[in-house]
Amino acid sequence: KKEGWSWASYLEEQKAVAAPLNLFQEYQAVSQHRNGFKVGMKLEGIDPQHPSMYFILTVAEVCGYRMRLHFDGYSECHDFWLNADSPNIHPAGWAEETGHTLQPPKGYKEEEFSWTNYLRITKAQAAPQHLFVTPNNNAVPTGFQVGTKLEAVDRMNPSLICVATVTDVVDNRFLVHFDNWDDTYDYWCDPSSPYIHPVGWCQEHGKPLTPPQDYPDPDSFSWEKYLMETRASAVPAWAFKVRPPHSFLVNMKLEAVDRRTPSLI
Ligand code: MLZ
Repeated sequence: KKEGWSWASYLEEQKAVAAPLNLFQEYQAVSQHRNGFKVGMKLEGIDPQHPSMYFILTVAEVCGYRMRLHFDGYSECHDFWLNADSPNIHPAGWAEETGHTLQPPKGYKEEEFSWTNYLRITKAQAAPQHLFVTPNNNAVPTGFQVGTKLEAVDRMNPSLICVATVTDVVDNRFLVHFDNWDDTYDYWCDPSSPYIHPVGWCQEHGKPLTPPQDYPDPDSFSWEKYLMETRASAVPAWAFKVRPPHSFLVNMKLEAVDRRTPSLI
């Protein structure tokens, strides 16, 4: 008969060993470590489905180093999980300080939202500043300025390299946006990302470049012409931090995990 579940008896029964503590990062091993966020605290953060937008969020659940965040005024079905040290979240007031547009809770007009009033009305606490990771200002990327253009892999359609623009810069990261597409394709990255290349990279490597959506005469896209039309400049090539080259060659065979069926190699 079952005596109640315990790790000790379970490991014995399964003839298994527990993963040793030294394989984990400290924050993974110690529950609650450095996660001072409490249910009900409010903050500002990036919408994972729309990485260009910042919303008012409330901590809905805390589990070890992770937490579930809720969009104020929206359905719970949009809630999402992230780690306490995520760079995607900021303290109340951050958007205003840094000149970012903050989407107010559903039902509020942008101009009628103020944190002071909102915290009073909701009787809630703003998550204190010290709970957020302090960005390393030595790593601020140079060369990736808002409005500059580059070639970037569309991570939802990874066979495509497309015309893209830097549309936001925060701390050591910048936002890659695909020209004339909606922001659901956007992603945040840093200068060493393998998904981004300087203007001219596709041509140099004999790969097709996907022009902006609905670009007239897409087959004759030229960067020179496009940069003139958009009065934009290219991210300078020196700004890209190339990772040490890999030694894979086209047609080499290997074994790989099928990430949609992760039990299969
Ligand atoms: N078949 C897809 C391609 C989208 C490519 C976007 N690249 C930024 C579509 O048309 O939706």
